[in-house]
Formats: sequence, structure tokens, C-alpha cells
Amino acid sequence: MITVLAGGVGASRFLQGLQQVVDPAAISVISNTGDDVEMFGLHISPDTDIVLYALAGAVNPETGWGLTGDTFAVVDQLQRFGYERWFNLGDRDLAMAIHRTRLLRTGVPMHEVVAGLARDWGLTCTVLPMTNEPVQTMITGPDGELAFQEYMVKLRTELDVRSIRFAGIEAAKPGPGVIESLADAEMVILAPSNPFVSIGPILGVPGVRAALETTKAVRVAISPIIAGQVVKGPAAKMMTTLGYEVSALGVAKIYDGLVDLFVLDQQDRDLAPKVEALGMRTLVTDTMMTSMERKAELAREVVAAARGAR
Ligand code: FO1
Repeated sequence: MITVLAGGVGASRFLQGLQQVVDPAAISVISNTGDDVEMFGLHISPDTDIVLYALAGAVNPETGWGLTGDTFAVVDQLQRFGYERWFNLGDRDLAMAIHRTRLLRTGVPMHEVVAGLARDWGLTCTVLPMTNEPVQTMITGPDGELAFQEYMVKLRTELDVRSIRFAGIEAAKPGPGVIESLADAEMVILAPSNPFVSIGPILGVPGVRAALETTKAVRVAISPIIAGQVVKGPAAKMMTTLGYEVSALGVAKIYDGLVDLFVLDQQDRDLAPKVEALGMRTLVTDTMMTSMERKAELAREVVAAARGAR
């Protein structure tokens, strides 16, 4: 089994490649639920849905979130009634949110909701929410604290992040199957996701970090930072304001002690000796997932290097 710790867009692109080169039934994804948000009275799970849509081949390739060809009639109509329109929840995406919310309200735990959604989308891989308990990623900027989607979408990340908190994490338990999927895996891959707000909440669920520290699996991380920049999202800005070096080496330092093999882009070749000095092996390759072929090739190289690192 290959277990992948996943955020949203970057992780889903990698997973699209991975499912082409290994049997999807052998893939377990642990998805971040810290981004979850209630909107219009509905429970929305952006990262989990991005993963589901991408694996089902239904994600909008331009944005990396939402469904291809979705329309926005409902949010347009809601705006007429005075609702805010900053979160672009598509009409078909909304159907997911209605279905998820209804199931949660009738007492179905989140892991069963997600397993059902994965089946409904025709997936054979396992998608495990990191926890069934509510955890909310909160961002503190100069003017106080706000929920992650407000920071990400409403404010378009235009805010200096001073600190990050995962509200509710102390009381959260790993979702059913999460610890087993780490303990029993052949390899665990930390996807090229934001180390603070995508991988961070997963590692913050009590017991998960320890499971990663003690697993016999080969542990691999793929840098989301390439040549000092992030492909998508606020990771680079966050690293700056939180006082980290904005580079693949900076990411490797965050994962120090958790990773056996670190994957960095060929443009960052010069950093490989410094990453190795931290005690990790390295794989230097083209990590820009610009086409489906590149996604598959990257996944193939990562799996081969991890098998070679045993
Ligand atoms: N991201 C945006 O930048 N703007 C949006 O309007 C937006 C809507 C949206 C709706 C449903 C969904 O599942 C995701 C959506 N995202 C949107 C993406 C999401 O906010 C973030 O990319 C993830 O939370 C970060 O991993």
C-alpha cells in the first residue's frame, strides 16, 4: 500500500499521476479537513473534494479545484438575496455539499461519508479524512484571526501570516484507518502541498506524527517549492512571514526527522547536498507537473526511488 498525505491542488495533481503507475486500489489518501468550511449552512470540504474530483478526472484543470464545466447559478441567485459571493461554489459542487451535509446531519461519520463519495465517483483508491472531528485552520494576521477560506479566497492571501492554529485539534482523533494506513504502508508520501496548512493539520492530529515517526514504510516528501517559488498557493509567502527560508531546503528542514527521501526539482539541484546533510536521501528530477505524462513520470520516479531507498 502507498499512503499519501494530501492537501488540495498540488497533491491532487501528483495523485493523478500516481494512479496511472500503480494499482489505484493500493493507494490510500489521507486528506486535510482543516480547510473545511460551513457556507450557506452546508459543510464544504475543499481539499477532500479536490482529491476526489481529480482522481475521478472531473476537476477543473484551469483552477485545480471545482468541477469541469460547472455553472454558478445558485451562488449568483443567492447574491440577489444578500449573500456574499466571494466563494465560487459551483452548482454541481453544491450538490456534493448538500449530500455531505445531509449525511453528516443524520449522524454518518465523515470517514463513511467520504468513502461513499469516493465509491459514487467510481474510485477504487481509499480516501481517508484525517479525522472525523471538526478541526479548523485559523490564520492570524496583523488585524487578528480568520478562518482559512477567508484568508485564502476572500482576502486572496493578501495578508502577512503571523501564526497558524488548528482549532479543535487537541480533541481530534485520527480518522478510522489513518494510523493503520501509515503503519502498514510500503511507502508514505507527503505530497507537494503546503507544509503549514495542508500537511501541518494532518501531522497535528494527535497520534499521526508519532505513527509517521515509527512506521517501517519509506517516507518520502516532494517539495512544493521550486526555485524559491510555489507553483500554486500561499506556501512561499507563509514561509517568509513565518521566518523560514523560502526554498526546497527550507521545506526539508520542516520535515526533518519525518522523511527518508526528499524529492526536489532539477532547478534546485545545488540544494541536494544540504538536504542530504539533514540525513535524507534525495531525488532530483523535473517536479513541474505540467502535463498528465509529467505527472505519471514524476510518480513513477518517486515510487522507484522510494523502493530503491528501502
Ligand atoms: N479557491 C479559490 O481560490 N476561489 C474560490 O472561489 C474557490 C471555491 C471553491 C469551491 C469549492 C471547493 O471545493 C474549493 C474551492 N476553492 C476556491 C479552492 C479552495 O479554497 C482552496 O484551494 C483549498 O482549500 C486549498 O487547498
